[in-house]
Amino acid sequence: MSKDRSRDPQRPGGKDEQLEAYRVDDGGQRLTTNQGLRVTEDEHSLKAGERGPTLLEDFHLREKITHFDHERIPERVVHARGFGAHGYFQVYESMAPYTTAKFLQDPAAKTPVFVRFSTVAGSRGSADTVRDVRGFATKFYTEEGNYDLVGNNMPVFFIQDAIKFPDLIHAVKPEPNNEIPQAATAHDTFWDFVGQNTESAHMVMWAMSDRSLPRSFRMMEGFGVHTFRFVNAQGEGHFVKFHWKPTLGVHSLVWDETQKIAGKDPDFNQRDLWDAIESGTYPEYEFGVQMIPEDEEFSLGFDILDPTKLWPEEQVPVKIIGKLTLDRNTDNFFAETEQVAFHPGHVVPGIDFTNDPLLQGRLFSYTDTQLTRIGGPNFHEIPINKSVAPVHNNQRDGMHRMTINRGPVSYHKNALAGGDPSPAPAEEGGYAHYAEKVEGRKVRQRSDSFKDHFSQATLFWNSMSPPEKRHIVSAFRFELGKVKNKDVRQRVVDMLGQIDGALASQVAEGIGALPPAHSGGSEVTRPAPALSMANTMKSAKTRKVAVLAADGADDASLSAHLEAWKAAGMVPEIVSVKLGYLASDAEREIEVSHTFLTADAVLFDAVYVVGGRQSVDALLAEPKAADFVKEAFVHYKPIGATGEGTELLAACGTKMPVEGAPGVVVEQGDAAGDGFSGAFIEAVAAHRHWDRQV
Ligand code: HDE
Repeated sequence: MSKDRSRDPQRPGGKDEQLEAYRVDDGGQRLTTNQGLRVTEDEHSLKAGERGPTLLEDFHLREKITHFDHERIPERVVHARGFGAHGYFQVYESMAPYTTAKFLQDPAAKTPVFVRFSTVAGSRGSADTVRDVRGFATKFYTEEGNYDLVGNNMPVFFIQDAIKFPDLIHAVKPEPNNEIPQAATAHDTFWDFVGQNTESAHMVMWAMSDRSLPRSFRMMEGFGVHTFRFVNAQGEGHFVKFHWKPTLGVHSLVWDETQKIAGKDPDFNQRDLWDAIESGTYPEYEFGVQMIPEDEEFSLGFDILDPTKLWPEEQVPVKIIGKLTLDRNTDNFFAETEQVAFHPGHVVPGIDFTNDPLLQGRLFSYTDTQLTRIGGPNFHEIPINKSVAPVHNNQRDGMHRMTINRGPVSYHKNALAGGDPSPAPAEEGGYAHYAEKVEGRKVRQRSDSFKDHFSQATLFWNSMSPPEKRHIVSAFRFELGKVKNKDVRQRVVDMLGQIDGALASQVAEGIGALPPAHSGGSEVTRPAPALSMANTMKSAKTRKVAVLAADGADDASLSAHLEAWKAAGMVPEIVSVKLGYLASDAEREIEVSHTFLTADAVLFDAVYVVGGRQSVDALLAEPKAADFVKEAFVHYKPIGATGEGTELLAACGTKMPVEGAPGVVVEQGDAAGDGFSGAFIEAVAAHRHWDRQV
């Protein structure tokens, strides 16, 4: 159960107080029907005789089963699998020069938020660690109404116009004749779509990079993707791109690991977020904006309305303006995470749209989809969606209406109710649309300025570190290797040729295709370092370390290192041959968290093998212990060993030269010394040691 932080007076008021009215605890209560009738019995249906037929009269049975029959609602057509948490947002400095948005004015004010992270393609029950884009949707409960920033963990998108979205999603989802494959782009229809729609080239590079395998929701960036508008009190506009930057940096898993985790712990990312919040290490993301004054719309050399383009941070710096903290898990997954309804069209004064043709179509889709998913037009009344700003209008009735509107008047304009509710002028917080001048012929066309599909894909490729490039090539080889149609494979290779000839040739070689007919652009684009995860923040904080130990483990080492690592924010957990307690060589009882059956190296960030003769002998006798180390090794994870613990590294075999490899920290002698602890923390902070030969 989530800790009851909702009553914490430090938490921002409005939303939590509002939710409190709906929370129900059953402790000490009697069981009732939905009509409040107390029930004497809940295990036997009403029958004519003990062995006789069940009676239709049994209202309790009927109600219980009917409700159960309707417990599910349709899953989201995209982003079906998601995980939500509550928190708050605080701005660092007033953004008044750029926007009137009230929640971006006062650094002392905390705005409550609800965030839902998601995968895109898989069904609700699919695994967390599939190769996919991640959704990062934030609902700010502001005093001026709800503001939803419905973004992804990649800054660009597959298509330029919303009219192509159903086609993209039909191509990416399981193929309709056999509903295969689940939660994967590695099939013919997706790559056929890409080959036929080269505007996807840039996004496909992101999707094949490690960005689509996040280690944690806490370690991925978020992007608003589209160009939005800030509008200040003088009515002046700035084009703006939104960013979330995790304070722990951006880190990923490796492909082989993600596939194993999908079996060992399909809820890996969800569990990680839940556990972090429960343990009080609250995930944090800084909020950043890139801004361009209205009159510099054409200054970047590409069209800023094109959602397949990012604004290189080296060209337009990201100004960090605030921080999001997630500090409370949900009380009820369905009521909160499943029923939350986001919409990029939920804006507040000071934030406006642009003519990005992808954004424009989204503005229609999100309310429309809730009508089916949540079953009617009153989803805004569901507690998680309800605005903290009061709602007054003449909309009435519909499925599941909660509000009891009084009086005979439900129209505007009226005299009978004194003209209320009355529209608010802008000075009183009424939303004033940015008065953009628009002129043009009615055409089904795209501007020529959207025709460059490759230069930023090349920029992305050129900005990758060597290991990132290797991973991208492998990802393409894997995905296209699963494609059965050879023409589709070849077409994608030819498309990659337009991004970079070497990339295309390497991919072609792995999938039995021909090198690309033409190759384009690599020399023209200088790298943009901010795109590479190699340049991200490095920290050992919240990293999980598997401590392999058994009875007789070296007490001095355990005491010294585990304390130092906890102080550095790491999370060491004992993995042993059996559950319960182990006795250290100083006869201290130490609780075991996992066994070699319940845990696996893929579920940890690092491994440490502690010394102690008896302990290490027990580990050497358990084949899964050496396998654990080997698995961590091939996934480039930090490995530490002290005293006799180093023998387990040697037991990995000569084909796996663990000792002496990068990121492997050992100490044979004074095992409890500070030197080892610190060196291991550094190795953990580096996350992965790509220069290791595996
Ligand atoms: Fe979405 N998208 N989308 N999308 N999207 C939905 O809305 C849609 C797009 C994003 O956690 C749906 O309530 C269209 C871009 C997130 O509940 C649906 C187009 C971006 C979420 C929908 C796009 C997103 C959704 C499905 C092209 C990144 C999950 C259920 C014009 C900026 C929100 C729902 C949550 C969900 C439509 C493109 C992000 C069908 C038509 C670009 C994070 O309305």
